[in-house]
Amino acid sequence: MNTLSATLDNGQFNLVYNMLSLGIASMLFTAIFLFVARERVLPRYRMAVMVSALVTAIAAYHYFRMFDNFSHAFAGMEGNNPDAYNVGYRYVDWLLTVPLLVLELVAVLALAKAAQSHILNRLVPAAAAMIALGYPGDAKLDIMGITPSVWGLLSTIPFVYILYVLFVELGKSLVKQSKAVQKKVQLLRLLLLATWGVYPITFILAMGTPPGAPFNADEFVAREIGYSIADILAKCLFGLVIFSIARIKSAEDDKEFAKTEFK
Ligand code: RET
Repeated sequence: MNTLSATLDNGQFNLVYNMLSLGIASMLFTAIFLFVARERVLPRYRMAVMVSALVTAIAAYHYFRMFDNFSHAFAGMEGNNPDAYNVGYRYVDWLLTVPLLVLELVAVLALAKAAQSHILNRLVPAAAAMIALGYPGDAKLDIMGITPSVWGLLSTIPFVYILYVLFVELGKSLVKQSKAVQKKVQLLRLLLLATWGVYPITFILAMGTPPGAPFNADEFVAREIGYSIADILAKCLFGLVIFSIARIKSAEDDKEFAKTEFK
């Protein structure tokens, strides 16, 4: 029997350690940047930028927690204890940030109140269901013998619904926007599809281990790297594109602003 199977080798340890560290840096400094730069858009778009800053700030906190938890679970004085690593931090982070990301998108478009609540009333419960159903699969909880793959499948139902609402329903309100904004929003939706798609793929890479099975280092590393890269793109890059949409719209709405900010 391989006695080292319950741990990571040095290379794997460093990979996850550095990735979580990159996560902290990206989230923390994007949050600070967006917060400081919020005055560079008109007041009506400021909420979208503030929410983007909030998302990355919440994530920065959770990356600090994950980093600390990881360092203790794999290099603690008591030796390695993979069971002490808690994937729940990611899920709590998502539970808070996914609805806020959707709010960011809706806020920057400055849609009519009715259209906003129409979209949010559908997306927020769907996002909560997607995350709640995915958690037992990732945490390898033994609930009524349901396997991780079945949890993943259940979670995919609200996921597909979210994509449908974002692409089809939101698409309808896009026609009212200018060409430049439409182009940026297309980019944003592509970014959303490409990055949100990484989460279920990562889940699949790590779902081979059933509840109670011995620790699988390769799956653990794939999961942490996959989720971290997806998080950095889905929160930081997404937030920065939201900021740039807010600036384009500010310049379109107010010629004085356009003159001072864009020359
Ligand atoms: C899970 C479980 C397996 C099936 C699916 C999932 C989707 C997760 C997603 C998470 C998105 C998180 C974001 C966080 C950024 O702040 C839960 C992994 C479909 C799409 C965007």
